[in-house]
Order: sequence, then structure tokens, then C-alpha cells
Amino acid sequence: MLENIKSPSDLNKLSVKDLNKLSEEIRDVIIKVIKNNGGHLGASLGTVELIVALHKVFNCPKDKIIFDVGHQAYAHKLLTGRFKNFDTIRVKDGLSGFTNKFESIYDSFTAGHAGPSISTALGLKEALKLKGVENKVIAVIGDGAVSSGISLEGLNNAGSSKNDLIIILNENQMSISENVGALSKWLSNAITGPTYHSFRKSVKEFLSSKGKIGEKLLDLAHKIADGTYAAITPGVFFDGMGFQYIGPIDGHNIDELIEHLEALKGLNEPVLLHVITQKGKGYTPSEDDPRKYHGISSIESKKTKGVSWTNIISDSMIELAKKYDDVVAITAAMPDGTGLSKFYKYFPNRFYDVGIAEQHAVAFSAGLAEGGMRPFVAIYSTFLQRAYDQIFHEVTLQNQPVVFLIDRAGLVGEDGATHHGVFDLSYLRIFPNLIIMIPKDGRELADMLYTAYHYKEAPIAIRYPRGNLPYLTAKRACKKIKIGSFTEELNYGSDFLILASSWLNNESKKVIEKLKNDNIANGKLVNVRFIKPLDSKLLQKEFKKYKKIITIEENTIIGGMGSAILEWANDNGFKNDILRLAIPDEFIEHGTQKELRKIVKLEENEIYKQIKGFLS
Ligand SMILES: Cc1ncc(C[n+]2csc(CCOP(=O)(O)OP(=O)(O)O)c2C)c(N)n1
Repeated sequence: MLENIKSPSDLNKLSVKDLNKLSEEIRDVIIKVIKNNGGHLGASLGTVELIVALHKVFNCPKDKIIFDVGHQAYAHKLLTGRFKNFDTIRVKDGLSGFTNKFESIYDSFTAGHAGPSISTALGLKEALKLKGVENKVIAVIGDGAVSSGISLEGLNNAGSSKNDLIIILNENQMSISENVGALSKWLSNAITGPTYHSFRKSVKEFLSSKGKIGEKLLDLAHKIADGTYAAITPGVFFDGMGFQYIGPIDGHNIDELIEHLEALKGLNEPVLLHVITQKGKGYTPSEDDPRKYHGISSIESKKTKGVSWTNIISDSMIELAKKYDDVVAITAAMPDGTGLSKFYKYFPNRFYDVGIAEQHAVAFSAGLAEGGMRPFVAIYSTFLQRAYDQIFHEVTLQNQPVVFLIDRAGLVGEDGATHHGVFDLSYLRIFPNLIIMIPKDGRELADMLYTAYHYKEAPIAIRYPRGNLPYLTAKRACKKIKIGSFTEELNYGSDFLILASSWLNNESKKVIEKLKNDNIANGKLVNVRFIKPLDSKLLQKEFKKYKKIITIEENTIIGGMGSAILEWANDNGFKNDILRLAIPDEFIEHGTQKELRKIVKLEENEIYKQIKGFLS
């Protein structure tokens, strides 16, 4: 059936029985493709029936469905003309792993970050209203994302707007790991507590059996029941916010879903339909371990071996916390991704998962620091963008000694443009007080963590990429690093100088060897392990010696390390030739990390060619 669905309107002719069969086909395709390509298996398996029902009832693309995060929308892709290309998902030049505005008219927004769907849906709905267009706008959001700050801001506005916005709250009791927080506990009453529907039904049945008096009482009872159900189900929260709350209903029962969606289509007010789904539905390993199967790697990337940067963080944090009682660790819903779940096992009382709440995580860390703790807050580079004002207002302005562990800094690969961590150097460098470190390998990363713990005078950010280390170094006791010191890594001569950061030290080393072996030029390599403060003394010395200087970093070209060096050169009266190698000023799509690094010319051969050209 699935291959005959060219657009959602093809669902019109299908019966509920057909739609159930179609859902099975969709699941089979998702499982087959994602096991190979990697992707958000659990989330997308859980929403199959919901998406089928949504497309059966609504008229897309005139009606708009906005998926929060966009990682649960694989069925939506399959029903909106992307079945044929579905096996290219997350592959370079193939379909995106999230909804993507530039991929399909059925995707109003490119997504990847959690929380904004209610706000964007409300804005879109308002625009349609202003234009006199009657179509519906539906936001689909998970119980993890709904607790994020922006979602609550959106709910607050939507509930008072009187717009007929539809929100589908997809509750599966999971974020990536288990849901945390008071709101999610409250929501889970829907599963453990009595439900609106069964409660209402029993009241009705009872009173109907009492004849005429019963009928009169029925009306009154509805009111009482409404009040009572509100007190015992999650409905009270959404009612209070100004929504018509409906549910909870079974998100895998297409019949029930269609019945409710049809009914709420006619409502002329903000409405929230609460559906209960099972993450990973229909694939036993994923049903049994939804945490592991939230997102899986491609077969190709499973082959890579070695120790990851995140592993080093994980082990170093435990070492540090064993020695020092004031070390505490904070994550915003990413205990596994940031390597902190291991820390939790050792120090449950000094570990905080605050949910999808990066702004809160940073402000909370500032509070911990003010109270005398040493907070290490681990957040992916791209998600830390959420907490920009807290970095400014709560941390750097007040010089709180919070340590930011910025994971996934650089190109992340298959998750694509929404997830690349390529702006952090630019957005962090502007803040007074903040020290920014970039390790070249695992040993240096461990030393930086150790240094950060002991340096209590200022906030510190340490950024490191996704993936495995360029090489392993022997384990030894951690050493303190002098703040603002670079290191000389290799010196073959005076033709050119490379100032490199992170794993690009390793690539640069290979390039310098090759340029020497090819009798082209003899160069030197310096590891720029602090982008703030810079090693002014070393730069003074090298800028006098080397006319040609190359900077290499995995950050956008605007405002990163190369910019810092250019500014430094200008401010210190140097007019050396400077070539900046960095990520170009454009959004980079998805592909393997290797492919993407080649595209942006941050890989051995490309670096070689560019430096050769620069020198000639
Ligand atoms: C701002 C932000 N922080 C963290 C993430 C990482 N992340 C992706 S999906 C997800 C869990 C979302 O949970 P929920 O909304 O319940 O959806 P589910 O995956 O359970 O369907 C998280 C934390 C993100 N995408 N955006």
C-alpha cells in the first residue's frame, strides 16, 4: 500500500483496517532503513498511527503539521511523497533526519531543537487568521519537549490567544532517557490515575440508569465530573492555561484517534489532545530499551573503534569527584550523550538532570557556584545556544566559576545543520571573564578538566568534538595547565606557521610532514589550546619570525580562533599574511563527519592543497 501513497490525500480512500495495515508497512520500512542508516528509531516508531490519523483527518499541506524536534516524523515523510527516497535518510545529499523546510512543502519548519513547535505553530496560525485563511495548524510535541522553557512560553501565549490552534501532546514517558521533573510526573497521572473518559463514562452510565431524575442530574454531573476530572488528571494544568483539554487517548488506536481529531477539528478555541504512545512500538529491542534505541548509529559508524572525547569526560569527571567533594555535574536531558550517566552511578547526589532546560541548567549552575560548589555543566554546543543570556547574565557578568563542558563542538555528521556545533567559539569569545579551552587530545582534555577545577577565579568553557580521539596517549596523573598558554608541537623550519586547535593539530602535523617530504616548505605547528586568553608572548615571538601564518579550527570562519588571531595581529601592529581555514559562512547539511570535513576542506589533503596554494 505504502508505495501507492503519493500524497496524504491518497489516504482518503482507505478504511481503518487498511490504515492499520499501512501502519505496519510504515513500521517495517522505518525499522529496515534506520537499522542501516541510523536515526531516531524509537521516537518515530511511536508516532506511526498518530501520523496516519493526522493525515487522514487533516488536509495537508493546506493544514499545517509542525513536529517538535522533528525526529518523530519519519511516517510523515513516508506519507508525503518521500517514500521513494526514504532509504537516503541521513545520508549525504539524501533526506534529512528531521523535518526540513527545504525538503518538502509538507514541512513548514526545519526542526532539530526541542520546544519551539507551539510558538511557531501559533505564529503561523495567527498569520493565516490575519489573511482570512481557515486552515488548521497542529503542533505535535513530546512530553519531554513540552517542559522546556520555550514550550511553556508558547502554551502561555496560545492559551490566551483564542486561536483554534491544535496541540497534540505525545506522551511516552520518555525524553531520550527517562523523563524528569514535576510536570512530567504530573502528566504521568494520565497513565497511572483514572482517566477523563472512563470517569465520565461511568458517571453517565450510572445516571442514565436512574430514569428522568437521572437525566436532569446528568447535566449537573457533567459539570461536577469536569471539575473532578480536572483535579485528578493532567487536564487541570492545560485547562488552567486556557486550552480545551481532551484525553488521554490511546495513540496507537487509529479509530479512536480519527474520532477525536474529527471532533476537535470543529472546535474554535485552543485545544490540546493528549495521546499516550509507546516509544519504539513494534520493534521488540526498542520497546524493551527505549533509552538505547531513542537514536541509533548507522551500521557504518558502528564500525569505528576507539575512545571518544565523551568517554574521557566521563572518566575524568568521576576521578575529579572522587577527590573533591564540591564537584557537581549538570546535564539538560542528555545523561548518556554527555557521558554523565556513569557519574550518576557513582555520585547520584551530586548529579542533576534538569530535563530539556538548557537555560535553567546554566542559571542553576550559577546558583550552585555561588553556594560554593564546583559545577560542571555538560551541554552540546548547539543546545548551549539556548542558554546564551544565562551565560551572559548569570555566569560571566557575575564571574561565577561555572565550568562548561561543550560536547559535539564541530561538525557532528548525520544529524546535520540543526546539530552542528560550529558557532560556540564565536558566540562565547565576546564575553569578558570567560576562559575558553580547546584540547588537542584526550590527555589534554583531562588536564583541562583538572585545571578548570583548580582555577576558581573565572568561568571556563572547554569545547571538544563528537567522535573518537585522533590518537591515544598514555594515562598519567593530571597536570595543571597554565591559563592562556599555547604549546609548540613540531618545528621543521621557518617557511610557515600553523596555529591549529583541537584534532586539527593532528591533521596539521601530517600536512607539515607531507609538505616537507614533498620539498615544498618547512613549517612549524603551534597548538592554540586557549582561544581566550591568547598566548600573547608566544604570538609576539612567532609573528616576528613567520611571515606566512595559517589558522585552522572547526568553527565558523566568522568570529572564531582565526578572527581572534587577526584581531590580535592588527592590535599589535603585525601585517603578516594570514590564511584562515575554518567552516565557511553557510549552513552545512548532513553526511558522515568525514564527508562533511572534506566538503569544508578541513581534512589532510584539502588542508595540504590550500596551504600549498597560499605558500606559492
Ligand atoms: C534544545 C534541545 N535540547 C536537547 C535536545 C536533544 N533531544 C532530542 S530529542 C530529545 C527528547 C525529546 O523527548 P520528547 O519530547 O518526549 O520526545 P520523544 O523522543 O520521547 O518522542 C532530546 C532531549 C534537543 N533536540 N533540543
